[in-house]
Amino acid sequence: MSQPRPIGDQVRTTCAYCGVGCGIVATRTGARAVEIKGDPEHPANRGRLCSKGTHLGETVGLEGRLLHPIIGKRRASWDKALDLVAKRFKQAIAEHGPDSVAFYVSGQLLTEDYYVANKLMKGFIGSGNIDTNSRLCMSSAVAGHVRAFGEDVVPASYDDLDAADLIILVGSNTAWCHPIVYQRIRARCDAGAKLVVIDPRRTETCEGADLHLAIRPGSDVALMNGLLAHCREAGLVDEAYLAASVNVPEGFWDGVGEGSDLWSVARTCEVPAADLRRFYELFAAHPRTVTLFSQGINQSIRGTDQVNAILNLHLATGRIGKQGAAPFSITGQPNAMGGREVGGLASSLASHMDFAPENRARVQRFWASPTIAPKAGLKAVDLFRAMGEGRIKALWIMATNPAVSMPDAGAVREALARCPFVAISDVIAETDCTPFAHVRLPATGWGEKDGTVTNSERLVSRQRALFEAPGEARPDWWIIKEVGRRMGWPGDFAYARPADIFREHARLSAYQNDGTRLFDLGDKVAIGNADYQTMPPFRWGGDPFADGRFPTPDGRARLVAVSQMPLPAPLANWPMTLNTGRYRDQWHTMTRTGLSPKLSRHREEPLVEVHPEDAAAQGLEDGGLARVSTPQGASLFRVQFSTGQRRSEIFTPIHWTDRQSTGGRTGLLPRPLVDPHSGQPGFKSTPAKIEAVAPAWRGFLITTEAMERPDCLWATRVTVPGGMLFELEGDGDAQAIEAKLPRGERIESFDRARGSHRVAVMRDGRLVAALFRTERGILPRREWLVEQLGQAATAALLAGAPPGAREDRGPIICLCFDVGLKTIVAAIGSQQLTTVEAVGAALSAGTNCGSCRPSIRRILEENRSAANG
Ligand SMILES: Nc1nc2c(c(=O)[nH]1)N[C@H]1C(S)=C(S)[C@@H](COP(=O)(O)OP(=O)(O)OC[C@H]3O[C@@H](n4cnc5c(=O)[nH]c(N)nc54)[C@H](O)[C@@H]3O)O[C@H]1N2
Ligand SMILES: Nc1nc2c(c(=O)[nH]1)N[C@H]1C(S)=C(S)[C@@H](COP(=O)(O)OP(=O)(O)OC[C@H]3O[C@@H](n4cnc5c(=O)[nH]c(N)nc54)[C@H](O)[C@@H]3O)O[C@H]1N2
Ligand code: SF4
Ligand SMILES: [Mo]
Repeated sequence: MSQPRPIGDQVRTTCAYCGVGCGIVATRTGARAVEIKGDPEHPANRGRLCSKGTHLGETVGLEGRLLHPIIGKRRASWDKALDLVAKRFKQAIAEHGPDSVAFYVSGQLLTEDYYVANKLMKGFIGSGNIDTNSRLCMSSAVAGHVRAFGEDVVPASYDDLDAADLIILVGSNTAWCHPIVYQRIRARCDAGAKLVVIDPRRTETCEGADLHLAIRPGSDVALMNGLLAHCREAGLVDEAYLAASVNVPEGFWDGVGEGSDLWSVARTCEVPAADLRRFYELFAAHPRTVTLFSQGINQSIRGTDQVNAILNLHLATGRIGKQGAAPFSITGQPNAMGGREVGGLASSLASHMDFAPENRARVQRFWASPTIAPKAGLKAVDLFRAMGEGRIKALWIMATNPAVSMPDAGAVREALARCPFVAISDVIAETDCTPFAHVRLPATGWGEKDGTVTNSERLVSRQRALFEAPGEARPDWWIIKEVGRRMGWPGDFAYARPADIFREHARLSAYQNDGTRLFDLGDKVAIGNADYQTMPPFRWGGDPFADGRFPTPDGRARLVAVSQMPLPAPLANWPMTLNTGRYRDQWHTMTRTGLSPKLSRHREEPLVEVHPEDAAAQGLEDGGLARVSTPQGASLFRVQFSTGQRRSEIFTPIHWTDRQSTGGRTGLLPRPLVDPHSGQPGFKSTPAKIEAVAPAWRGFLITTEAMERPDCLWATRVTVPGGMLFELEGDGDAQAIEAKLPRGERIESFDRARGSHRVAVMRDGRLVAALFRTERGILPRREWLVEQLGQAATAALLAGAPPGAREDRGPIICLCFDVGLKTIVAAIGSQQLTTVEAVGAALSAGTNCGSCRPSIRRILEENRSAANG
């Protein structure tokens, strides 16, 4: 199993988070402590890390970990827990057939884990019902690739970015979600390449771009078809390439031409015609184009068509299979790609093979399995719907949190409650899924597990263990194979180590392949255990399509006719459109990034971003609370005015859960509507409304001790150095909250005129907790009070920061050097700073991981316009 390293040893591994797949050199410095550095030799990042990677060390503690199996609410042995999972799955299969059971897995499993899960479900249980959270993430890109290329192959690598003259980012907040790729893009732009961003919001990714098209959401096909029609008129279509390598369906060009004149496109996309023309000109002038896309394209009920609109453009202009020219679907999770390789989606069988009879026979032969899934299984949204209808009798969730991340998460919770048996493998003890679990299985997490991941550019890298598995935690592959053995197939699940699985996976990829599938790890089938341990990163597929050949039966790619769907008019009761997405320093449901005090500082609460004019019309206050409702559900958010929002569109983050807050529950809001080809939900566009909420009092609570989230209208938990901070708002009194404060000597102060009440709890003269509330007054600075936690303190502390205490630096912009907004603004003014580099030279801000450089660029921009206007 995993090989923990002695203290002081350096281990090369990969980051736990996004699909950029950065290499890390980790040095173990203690029992659960590690020093993190970027790996200068790793091709994905060449030594750089973003804020999340840099602060991985803050998330490796054992706080909140699930450390032993649990049946119901009681600790159980591994034997009992595994036997129970095997028994309940066998029972359901015996009584209701193989399609009555399902696995719901994740792009955060390692390839080896994923392979074993897929083999167990499709080859031995005999159902296609294994789907993954990648359904919510990448499945439109997968479906688009298969339609155009015949196989799910991403025809790009990061090196293409270094060679491109034009980089187009469509529906991608790269600066926040793929920061190291973004830094590479910026470096290329500094060398003269042009950058175009296509996103309804003005995100930090747009700072310094040559052009930002704030298109109407869902109008991407009109835009891409418009550009393609323009290319045809301007003679930019590569007829020779089409003749040699691409099938063009009859009537294709007529479809593209329809409604594609400049004015019509500008009207549909709601962008100025002059900007559109500029986009066309940039495209015409720069053949070496990389179009990078992610969730703004994929997470739509027309996601697959949107993907194909982009692929059409690249195929028709021959901008593919050449250095610096490619469509580039960038992946989200660290191993989204590995999951696609093993066939972890319900819609594929295994190893880039679908359910065609010859593939089923081939895979069954390879596995020597008693059965093989006859057809594709239920895709995530259909799976949970079937569960709600009572058709799924046993479910196993691994490394994902569907009670938060599925659309219409309220209905998903009801479905989970209805499922007769739910097993969950997770690293964390309490997630929003926990209440539905009959069995909980403790998995090893990042830094404890060993195996491989594949990043966005088909680069396979090793994740390596640093620490011994804590408590009784076990690797996911081990847990799955133990269940497989107990279900009656001991010889087929006899793996002793990840390398055994990797070799089998490589063999299947090469099995009777004969060049029909580009995914082929044939040269790894005989890798020894020691070589697997030291295996350097490698890319499969080489430079795909460089020879103009595609993995289709006739060797040719296909243009796919796609047309813009009619865009719905706003509904009377739901006049707003809700868009959802990510924050720079949080990862999904915050089970890990939420542990880091530094990462918590970028955004401490879940905000709803609203255009100021919409806000005025709705009576919203900047910094106040608002309820966002959709037909599916409602949740509270803190209002932030933002001119980067288009009118009638609002944006909320996906990260906050019941564990962290009473509000910010974005998952409750989206519709469970999906793309017809991929089954991917349209998370980015939900009819909604927003209304102001005005609680009677505001306050906050700091504590050194673990505490349940206080029960009031608004309570958000933030990890701070030495403890927790809760931001609070409520109606009525706060007696219930006060009653739950840690025990100790209490000192209190009242100010009846302002309706303020302050309580500090001391033990042995040291501050262990404090609660500050007010109806009409102001609240003191959190930062100084947080610094007093655990320190010797007196009643004077109830007054807040004393004069002479460190000045208020404002929200922290640079996490690495702890530089706040106010400090940066002051330095810009007093030292006449005009560039990101100058701010770096003056304050160090932005000179380490670089994740805050887009923020600094924006601050410079705002202060420049403030100075001028
Ligand atoms: N910090 C951080 N990084 C992450 C993650 C994280 O949780 N936190 N998660 C990772 C994962 S799994 C994923 S999938 C990626 C996601 O990475 P991204 O796709 O970059 O992130 P999102 O914020 O989901 O959405 C991207 C943008 O799509 C825009 N958009 C919405 N509707 C439309 C539209 O109709 N057309 C166009 N063109 N754009 C639109 C949104 O306004 C948003 O800015 O990030 C990965 N990286
Ligand atoms: N509204 C809206 N919803 C969305 C999105 C959106 O943009 N808008 N984006 C969607 C996308 S793209 C994605 S990828 C999903 C992500 O959503 P989820 O997959 O639900 O989010 P995570 O928080 O990453 O869940 C991972 C879980 O696995 C656990 N875990 C971590 N490491 C391991 C491990 O090694 N083994 C095991 N067994 N468990 C582990 C973590 O503790 C956590 O509970 O959200 C989707 N939902
Ligand atoms: S860009 Fe950041 S989060 Fe993504 S892999 Fe690299 S260091 Fe990790
Ligand atoms: Mo994702």
